[in-house]
Amino acid sequence: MKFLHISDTHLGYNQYGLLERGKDFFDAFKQAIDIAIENNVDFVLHTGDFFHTSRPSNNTFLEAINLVNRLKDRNIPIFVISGNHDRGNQIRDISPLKILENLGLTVLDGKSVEFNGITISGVKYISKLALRSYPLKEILEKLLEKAPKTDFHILMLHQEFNPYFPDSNLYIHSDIPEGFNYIGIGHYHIPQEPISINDTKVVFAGSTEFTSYNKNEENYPKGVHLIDISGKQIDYKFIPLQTRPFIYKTLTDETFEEELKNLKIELEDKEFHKKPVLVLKGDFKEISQRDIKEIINELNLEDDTLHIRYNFSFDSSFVSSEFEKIELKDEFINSKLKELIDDNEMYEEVISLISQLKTFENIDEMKKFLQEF
Ligand SMILES: [Mn+2]
Repeated sequence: MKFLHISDTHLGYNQYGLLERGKDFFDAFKQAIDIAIENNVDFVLHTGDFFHTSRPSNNTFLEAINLVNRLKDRNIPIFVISGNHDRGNQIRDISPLKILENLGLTVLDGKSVEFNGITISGVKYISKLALRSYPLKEILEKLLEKAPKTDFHILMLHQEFNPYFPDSNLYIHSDIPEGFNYIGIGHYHIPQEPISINDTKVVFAGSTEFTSYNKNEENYPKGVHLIDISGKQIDYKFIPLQTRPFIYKTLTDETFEEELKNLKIELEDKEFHKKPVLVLKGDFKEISQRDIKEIINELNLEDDTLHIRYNFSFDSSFVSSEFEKIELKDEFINSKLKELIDDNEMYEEVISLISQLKTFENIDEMKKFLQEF
């Protein structure tokens, strides 16, 4: 029996407020579905954040339904759990995934099913706060008790595990009881080599596209995991996806002009299947964002890229005290926001949104951007 494990597709995420980026996320999902069909898998596992929000747009639903239907036409079911992005508020509303249940998708939020002689169980994302009153281990022990007894048991989770989330108190070795043969985990966006604990395989699947910037992510391709459990051992293969290229460059005070000129040559020389997103980084002491933008405009770098993202920090000590006050105010606002927004990914998004809002010249421009965001 073969299955494809995918995760964190974040459908409906128009990153940087760009519809093109929204299409990229669907493209990646489509590739995953093609791989499932080509490899004749028996089913697909999706470990959460199927949608980017718990309120996907009609358009997002329609496109998702069309893709899920391609699997349904071939009798390939999808087993999925809700992630932190799409679990919905359980009091006011249900997970949007429930709407896809009639299309061959099964939501396993706290449930187990038997499928072709194996057991598949899942637990939706549980917040840190909720885990304080209901430890994960207890939840999983109860799930194990009630689950159909078969020779192979798959568990799906969408949680923050240490060491990938260094602040987390969850550990795969101590917080998951014995009794599962394959543990698929979503939430961490960088795919990992499988971990073996006795005979259990643990796979941190990673996302199918790039979401918020993580410096550890620069050198990892996005992909899906093909698992064959027909033999005595679990066969594992990582299949990379062809996602939009991201180019990362670190600039310096002294040589930023030259670096940008070289970058221009590199961008013109290379053939890309899609226009790349350029991520510029740097800690500057002597120059300002304006200096860099001037060169970027001169070189017309915008023409060679889909989007340019600035991850800069500037030393405020060389500018006037007035400017310094603004920098301090920023730091204060950021720390307050951090307290307010528990989810790190969401926090990064809000910070990036604020920094983008600062670049607008007038309120109409800003309103237009927010509508598309
Ligand atoms: Mn995610």
